[in-house]
Amino acid sequence: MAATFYVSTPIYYANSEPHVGTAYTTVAADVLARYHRLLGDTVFFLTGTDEHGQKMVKAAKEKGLAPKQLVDALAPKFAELWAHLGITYDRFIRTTEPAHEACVSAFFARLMAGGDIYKGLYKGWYCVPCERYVAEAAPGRHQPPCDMCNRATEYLEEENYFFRMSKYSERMLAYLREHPSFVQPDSRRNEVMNRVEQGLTDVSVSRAALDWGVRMPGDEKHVIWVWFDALLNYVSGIGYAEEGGRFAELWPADIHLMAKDIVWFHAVIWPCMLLAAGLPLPRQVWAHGWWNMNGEKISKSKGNMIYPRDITERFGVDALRYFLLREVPFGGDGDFTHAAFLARFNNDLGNDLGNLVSRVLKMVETWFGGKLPAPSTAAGASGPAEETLRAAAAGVAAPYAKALAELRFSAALEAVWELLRAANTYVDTVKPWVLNKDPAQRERLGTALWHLAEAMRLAAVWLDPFLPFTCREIRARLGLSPDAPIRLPEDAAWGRLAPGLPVRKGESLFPRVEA
Ligand code: ME8
Repeated sequence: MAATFYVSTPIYYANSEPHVGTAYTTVAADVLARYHRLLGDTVFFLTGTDEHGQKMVKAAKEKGLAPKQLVDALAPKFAELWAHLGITYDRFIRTTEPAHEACVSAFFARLMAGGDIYKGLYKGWYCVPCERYVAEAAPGRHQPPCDMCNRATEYLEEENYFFRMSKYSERMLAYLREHPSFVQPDSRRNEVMNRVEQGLTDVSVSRAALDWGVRMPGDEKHVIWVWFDALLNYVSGIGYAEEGGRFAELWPADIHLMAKDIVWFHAVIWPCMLLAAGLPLPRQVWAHGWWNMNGEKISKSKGNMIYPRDITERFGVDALRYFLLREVPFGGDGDFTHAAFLARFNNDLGNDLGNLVSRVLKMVETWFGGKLPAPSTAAGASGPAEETLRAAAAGVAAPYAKALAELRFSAALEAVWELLRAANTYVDTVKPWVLNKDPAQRERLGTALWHLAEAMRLAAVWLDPFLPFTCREIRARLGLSPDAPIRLPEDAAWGRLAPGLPVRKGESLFPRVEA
């Protein structure tokens, strides 16, 4: 049944260029968005950039720029890369947009009016890279490292405004208990539950010593804490409290995607802010793992970035999209290595998919003049081998849908690969090159090639959310209109490929790369 589907990525800090880590979440969100469009859902996919806070001020200073100049230079880098990677977001939000700032200010005022904001003294440590108060560390101790990222903190002693999050401890805990799928995967849910069971503390939500952010309503000396500001993008981005906004239609969000490092902000602080405002909570917060290099998280602060364009220039966009979602089960960590990438590229994409397409289409091109033959209904033209292939095709739908419902992207791809493997086995079993030598087998040969082409059409339906450029190309080579809208489940039904289509082999989809 058609529904609305609202998916978000984190809004990335606009202090340096996007890398494979940020591309990971964005590609995952894109696959979900594309998949839900195939299902006929009304999809809203939100991404953007987080542009306030001390971290931006610091990065701008280092470059000799004003914070606004820095973010104005970097936000487009994200949008450009997402266009290059085929990311079909519906809205790119920047937290320096006036509409977002107005939303933050109004939301803050609402919590103040509800008695959930009070003035206090913050004495303790602040981690600039994480933009968070390290309240857990005892104040006055000799500079503790951040308990999240392990980097150096700064001592702060200032008058701040606090959000009375402690008030929501019980409700938050009850919510987590009653909604087992609210935080996923379970390992993250357990961590969050354990912490919430110990009770929530109030959180400082303003900074007096900073002037790069949204001014606090009622006390202009303060700017609102950047995380409070950033989290609100999920509602400001759909026009919360705006004339003509889509908030009523789209909220609550279906999935907030992110990596595990920022799950606390999304699974606890954000829900408490929403509880305080009397708004429904998002349906799911899904925290995936980290891409590492030599066991260390890939991050701008470590300077061990891998830039997507360095990969896509050599291997193509779809190869990167595929690798990111195939190599490591979503939720776990993985090491980004050239060897692993090359193996996936040459074996999965090159052999299993690319060669299959080339082989089959070449046979149609050379033996049938590029005109797709019809499957014969004559006795003996279709037998157990065809039945096995058709069964493999019919077997994709259930595991694929279940896997994507659970964000097991790798398992969804594996379900399609079962079909590709079956098609490759089919080629080896029926040996079209042998059939081609015997004129009496012409109908059988035509039947075999039509079966293979139909299996490829189906693979290109299922793979469309993952490999949009390749699937478009496969459709074009099959003589289909590459941009005709696809619908699930209708287009996944066996037998829709019309005989007689003009087929062409084209260039190799994934030409082999040696080391
Ligand atoms: O945290 N592996 O922004 P950010 C996997 N502005 N994912 C990674 C990754 C890696 N090595 N590195 C980055 C912020 N990511 C805040 C968010 S939201 C209201 C505010 C991805 O630029 C992953 O999604 O540090 C992670 O959560 C996000 O980038 C952090 O991006």
